Amino acid sequence: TEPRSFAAVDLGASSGRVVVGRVGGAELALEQAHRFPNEPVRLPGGLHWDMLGLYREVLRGLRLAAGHRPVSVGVDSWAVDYGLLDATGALLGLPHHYRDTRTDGVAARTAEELGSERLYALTGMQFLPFTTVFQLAAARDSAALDAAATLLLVPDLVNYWLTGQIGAEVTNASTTGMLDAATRAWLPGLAEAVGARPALLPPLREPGTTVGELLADPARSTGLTGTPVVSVASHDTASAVIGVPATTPEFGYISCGTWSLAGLELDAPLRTEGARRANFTNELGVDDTTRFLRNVMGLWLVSESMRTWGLDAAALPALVDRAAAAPAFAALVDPDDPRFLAPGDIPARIDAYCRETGQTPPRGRAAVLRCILESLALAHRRTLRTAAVLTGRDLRVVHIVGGGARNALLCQLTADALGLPVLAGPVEATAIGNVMVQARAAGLVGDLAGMRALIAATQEVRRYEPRGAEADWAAAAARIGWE
Ligand code: LFR
Repeated sequence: TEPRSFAAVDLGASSGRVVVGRVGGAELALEQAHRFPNEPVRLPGGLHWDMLGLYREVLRGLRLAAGHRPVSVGVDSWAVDYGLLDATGALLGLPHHYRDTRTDGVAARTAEELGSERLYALTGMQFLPFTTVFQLAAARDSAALDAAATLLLVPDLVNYWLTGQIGAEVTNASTTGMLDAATRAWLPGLAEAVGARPALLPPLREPGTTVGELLADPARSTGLTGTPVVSVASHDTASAVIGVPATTPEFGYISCGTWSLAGLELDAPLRTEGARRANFTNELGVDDTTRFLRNVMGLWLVSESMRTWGLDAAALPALVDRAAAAPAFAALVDPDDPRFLAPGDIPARIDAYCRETGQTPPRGRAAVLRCILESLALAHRRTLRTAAVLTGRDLRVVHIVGGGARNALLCQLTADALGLPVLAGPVEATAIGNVMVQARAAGLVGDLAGMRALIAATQEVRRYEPRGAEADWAAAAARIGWE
């Protein structure tokens, strides 16, 4: 088949990109058309996304991609956050950032009121304080919520601005805490329970369906008149999991960027008491798959430390080299400790954590980074081993996709901690997953296994063998009370 091009818009918490994927026959090639920083803005009303700035960069990126004559456009982003529209389609206020603290306390209280067991039985979602349903609880009785006609998650909002069409893509909708994990349908009663009108929830759409054609304005500014927007797996993690180049069913994955989303792909949700207690989520994937995973705090700890130190990302590789030479297991933290969630001085919080737990705090940047990467590797071990036990699965290999696949020390430490080979790459798994669903809608690729075989055959993947230090890692896990 003659290769054709597709434009993937992928908005991440720290940067966004527009990527052109060429797909056809044995070919899958990616080219970045545009990349831009995503810098949240703090206002008196809290921490917000610069939604208009992001949209402007999306348009700019699509204009740069237009020369490739893409067959279609697909949009994905981080999950849970939303904008509210009034009945005329006007945006009511700026979407909050999920790291805003307005859900502090509200989330736990709401979960308790609604019943954690009951919530888990319905939605299969891990408890995260920023889940949409808890954000709505925090916004209860606000003017915006009272005036709202529609709630749109971030990619759905971008799709609305591009096409004028309203809808909720189902993989991302599964992160709202208001979707039934088994039937893939809204649970209007849960919206109502936090004071939000169920009518706010738009009709659901599955990945692979057409959203609509570009409206006159975005069509003119991008040069993409007549180009359709296709609904992809709009939760970035769902697209990343499609982009995992697995060649065996016995794989675990870590979509490693701002977060480490570590888990397994299942045929159906698993909502056992053990899964609930271990705080595993059942987010939806394409083709009726379930992403059984847990959010590990991820490279946020690194990027926020770099910001505190006044270093930009270009300084990271040299610092990682120094961290690789720093003493092993000197200090360890639980990366999921809630104190690390909000923006701020992460090194100072690590220092405090170590003092509170009777450890000598790491001194110097290389030692702090070593502490973060070892702690993340340990969290990867705990999460994937727990997932294997809860599902009764055997893991033979772990795939790391996303920006973290570039961090050789983290990949090696993860292989060591798990005692399993790690296959690292592709870095742009999310954009690839986005492109794949569009290519399938155009009839160019087959099922999930076929997509993954194409990715494995065309994308660069690095292999890290475990160095056999199980006793050290078991001792480290015991030190922070995990085994
Ligand atoms: C990763 C991600 C996670 C989600 C978090 C917040 O980018 O989408 O899956 O839990 O961001 O939306």
